[in-house]
Amino acid sequence: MKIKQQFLFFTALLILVIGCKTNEVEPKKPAITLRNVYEDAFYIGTAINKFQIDESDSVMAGIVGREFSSITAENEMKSMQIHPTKDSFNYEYPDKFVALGEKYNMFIHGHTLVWHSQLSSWIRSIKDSTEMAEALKNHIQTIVGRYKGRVNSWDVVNEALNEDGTLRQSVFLNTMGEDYLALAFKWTSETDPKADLYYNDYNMANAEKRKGAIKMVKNIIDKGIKVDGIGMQGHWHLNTPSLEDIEQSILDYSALGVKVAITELDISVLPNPDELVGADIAQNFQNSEVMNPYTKGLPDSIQVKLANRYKDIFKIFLKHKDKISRVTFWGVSDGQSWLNGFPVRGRTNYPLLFDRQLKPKSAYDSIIALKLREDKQLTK
Ligand code: 9MR
Repeated sequence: MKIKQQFLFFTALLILVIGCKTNEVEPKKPAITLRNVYEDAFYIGTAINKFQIDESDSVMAGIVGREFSSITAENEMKSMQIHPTKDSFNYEYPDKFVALGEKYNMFIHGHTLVWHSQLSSWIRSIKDSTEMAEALKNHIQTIVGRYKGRVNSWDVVNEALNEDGTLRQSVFLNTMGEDYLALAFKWTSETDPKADLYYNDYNMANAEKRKGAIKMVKNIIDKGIKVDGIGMQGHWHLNTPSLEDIEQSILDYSALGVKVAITELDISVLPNPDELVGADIAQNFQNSEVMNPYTKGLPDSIQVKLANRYKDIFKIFLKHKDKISRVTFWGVSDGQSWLNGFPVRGRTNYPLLFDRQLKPKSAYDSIIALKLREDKQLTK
């Protein structure tokens, strides 16, 4: 009898335990999105335009909110837009942009404070060094001050170098001399000491330009002024720059003791006139059938090449994830890319991860699969 009672007791206990187990709510696995899959590596960002800031299209808005952990305003914080005349600031879209980033709990990047291009004409026309210093200081203090504690990092100076690594003859250099560089970083860090401050440029994998960038940033740091990172704009092509140059640049920049961000990633699949390496929008070439071969869609062979190129590049990023703070694509979908208009107007390019119908491309799948594969190997 005693044995029977014991048996019943243990059977009941077993049923209870099993019952509890099956009633337990399984922890929900995070969805497979770029943002989630790369969460432990670096921020995955995108540049967004007015239309995306407004969330006018729900499919696009869903992609931005789900897939990316960081945003950059493609144009709305550039001097011409945000500070069009000496006494007027235009905050409508910058405010909406920052609010959007907060809504999705994103890392918000400000682009850009000091840039010779898209510069308001009132600043461009300044000839005197004191007047220029006052204008720049006020520009920086007002904008960085407005978003203090909300914009997490800034491109303080953008594209100050020539391709041979010398300083660009910009209106800032011509009025204030080299000092404008260190001063811009100083004013920004004084205004928001917690924001990360970047120097950002294109063609940064090039050995000559790299040397110039390192020298320039080192000069600023040696003055005791804070530079947190170097932004390598990734306006790249199917075959250039080489993977070796990309990797070496990440290593060389981070050897300065700063973070490296890949800030404007897109890979053009179209013929590249004159083997251009940069993103200087002043350059433009004649359109033709040869220059614009994929107007009816991207052939599978090129789709595969693009996916492999992204995979190879992301392999390097993952290998050096301890040095990389953020990888930001210069847009979400092919239809929105500036590369449909540069360096030849009116082309059909395919540089991003989502196609013109907002469907993820093989390039998207390839970088997701790469990370999942690496995660799996680590847990083995
Ligand atoms: O993608 C941007 C495009 O919509 C603008 O017309 C252009 C000029 O403001 O700037 C493009 O973005 C540039 C970025 O601000 C700085 N690096 C080069 C980018 C491509 O030209």
